[in-house]
Amino acid sequence: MSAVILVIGANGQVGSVLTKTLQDKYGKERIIASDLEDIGKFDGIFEVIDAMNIDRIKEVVLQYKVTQIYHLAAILSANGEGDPLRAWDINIKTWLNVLETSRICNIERVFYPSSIAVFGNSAPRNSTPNNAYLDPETVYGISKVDGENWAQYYHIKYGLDVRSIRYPGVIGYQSLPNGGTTDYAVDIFHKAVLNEPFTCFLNKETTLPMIFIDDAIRATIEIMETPIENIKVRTSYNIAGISFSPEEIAFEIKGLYPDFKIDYKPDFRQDIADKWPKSINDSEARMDWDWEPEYDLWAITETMISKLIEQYKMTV
Ligand code: AKB
Repeated sequence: MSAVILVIGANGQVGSVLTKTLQDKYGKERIIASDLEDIGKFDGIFEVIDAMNIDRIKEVVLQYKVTQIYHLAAILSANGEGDPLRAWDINIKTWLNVLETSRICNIERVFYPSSIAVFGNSAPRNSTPNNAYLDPETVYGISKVDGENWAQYYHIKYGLDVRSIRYPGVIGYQSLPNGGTTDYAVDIFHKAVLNEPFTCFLNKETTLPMIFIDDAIRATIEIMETPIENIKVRTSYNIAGISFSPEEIAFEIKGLYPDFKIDYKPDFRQDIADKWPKSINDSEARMDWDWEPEYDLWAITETMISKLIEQYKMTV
């Protein structure tokens, strides 16, 4: 039987590109995009779902005979610190609602997005291994550790096939991220293309793990398509793209925009970034499901700039 896929959080940075990719791959009639409101992003099926409401998730699952769920809704690291209890409530309750719905409705496969934010001071900063000690200091990071463990719990206790990856900062041109610590690496390209100066909220040598959107989406679909016996990690898999600092990305941009100006005004997000890995060891993902990134920093820079030029031309 062909999959019928529900994407929760389809309006977001990853959700929107994932939904369109799944539509192209499986056909529009098999993909149900959902979010808190319909902002007209998709040509295809859209259902308004507040994932805090388990009855609404179940209703949509039963209506469309959904077989797979991708749960992308979450409050990210920087925004989470503004109202930690609300972030906790949303990140955990929506995930438990998805897990419970999946258990009750016999969903075949579920995707959970974790993050490099699960790591804290006790993990090695360089080439951070999959099984490093997890002591995150943001509420987002704590909720992701918790979410990973709930994923594993549902797998062990109920046999639910939950699969998860730890996203680095995702860089894409299609939509803006919202409230993350790695968001500067998207904003910087918009400023460059608009010929505007950029003030970075991290200091110039803050190296963080990042990944291009095409690699992130490919990883997401690849892990979901891997034969079940190959999935050995039931918490979450590290995946690496490319690591760089604001200074390094600015250098690449200046290759195309020699007059590009950047200055640095670190704010509270610097403290968050300082506790995160600089680079990720993704050998488990490479071994178990042949993960391999394609985009290096130069390929990301060239693609971001050419796509944004196209987009801004279209809207001017
Ligand atoms: C964030 O910065 O909060 C996210 C993430 C790394 O999960 N982009």
